[in-house]
Amino acid sequence: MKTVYVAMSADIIHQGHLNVLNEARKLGDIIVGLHTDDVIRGYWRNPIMKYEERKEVVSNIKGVVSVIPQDSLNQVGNLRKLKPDYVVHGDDWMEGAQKEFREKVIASIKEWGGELVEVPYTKGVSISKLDEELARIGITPQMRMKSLKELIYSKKPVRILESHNGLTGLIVEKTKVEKDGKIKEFDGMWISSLCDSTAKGKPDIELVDLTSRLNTINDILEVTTKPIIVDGDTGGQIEHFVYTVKTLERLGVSAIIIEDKTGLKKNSLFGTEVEQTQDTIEHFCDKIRAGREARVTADFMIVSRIESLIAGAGMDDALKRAKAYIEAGTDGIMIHSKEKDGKEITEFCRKYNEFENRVPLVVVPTSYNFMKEDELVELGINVIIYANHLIRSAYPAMVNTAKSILENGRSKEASINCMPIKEILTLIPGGM
Ligand code: SPV
Ligand code: MG
Repeated sequence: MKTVYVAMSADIIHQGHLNVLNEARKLGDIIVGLHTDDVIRGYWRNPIMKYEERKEVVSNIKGVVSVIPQDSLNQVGNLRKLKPDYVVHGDDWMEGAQKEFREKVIASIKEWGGELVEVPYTKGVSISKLDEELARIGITPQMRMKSLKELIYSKKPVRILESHNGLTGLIVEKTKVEKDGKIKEFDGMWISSLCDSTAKGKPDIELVDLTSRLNTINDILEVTTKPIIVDGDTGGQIEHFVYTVKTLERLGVSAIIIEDKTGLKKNSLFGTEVEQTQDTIEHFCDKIRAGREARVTADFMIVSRIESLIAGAGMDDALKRAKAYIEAGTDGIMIHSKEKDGKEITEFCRKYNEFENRVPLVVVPTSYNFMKEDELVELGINVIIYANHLIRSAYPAMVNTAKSILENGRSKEASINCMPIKEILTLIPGGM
């Protein structure tokens, strides 16, 4: 019997996979090179089913005699070992990012006279379409909540973008780009106190109360499935914080980040221009402990945000606080900085990485925005939050439109910057 090699991810099996495998079966015994979880994460996102689960499914498809790990998009390593008579693949890899892998396959199988068979792409089915369908069905609060922790412990970086209403939630949920052969998207939403307050025309001083913040969060929960991290400001009084934790956990929020400030909170990006008081280490640790005790499951994360670099208290204080907050049981540390050159963040990360009991590290690179994600990952950073960019880009666009209407006495001139009526009508499905 001849051997046939087929590489696939098979995260959600659809008729496209079966078409390829049916064609492969006609040629001989099928060996499936199943992409490892890391490969799937590398080109897109966390797999829905883990390797062993996918292996179980694929092993039971007619014609498949064995399933082996395919630990790269480049099949050549496995092909050289197996020297199959045939390699079968969908014909959708002739162009685009996968083209180079196709060429490598062709060159390598020549060495032993193997043949590449390409099966016409099955129209109307794609993994990203199925993915959208799954998002449409929705997600339970429990599953959404724990998805952040799973991401943090399996993927770097976890990429989070600010969202302050249902529409911006959808932007974070759905925006995708294809770059260097990978599908890039955001992993979840940040409910920024600054943006939530600004969208309501209010200052970022813990004035927008929990009920109002919960309304925003609920609007986003209703139309999205990705994990949500809530900016909890100072967390308020310990006696209040425990209720906030319980409420957010029950709703399916994945994490709250609280900052070690006390008194009237002002936005950190003011730095020392405004008066801000850091909490004592002891009191803030009590808050962390109370939050941990209040939650029902360890899937809900309580992340501690250190303001020492913002408040001018220095690197040693930041590191001392990180140690103390970890001892108190925090699930993650967020280090904040408003320095543009990124030097103090780099120094903090290097020293933080020497901790033996290090927990996931979160940053908000608003000021040091020249630093690329790869560089931040290199520094050991786990979660990157783009904390305010949707509202900051929307506001000037809206003001320009308002000015244009006033200046021209009509809306014609403004309309080049507006999306067509037809598009806004159909932007949200279900309106017809
Ligand atoms: C927010 O987005 O509200 C934050 C981050 O707390 S920052 O504005 O940088 O302080
Ligand atoms: Mg904030």
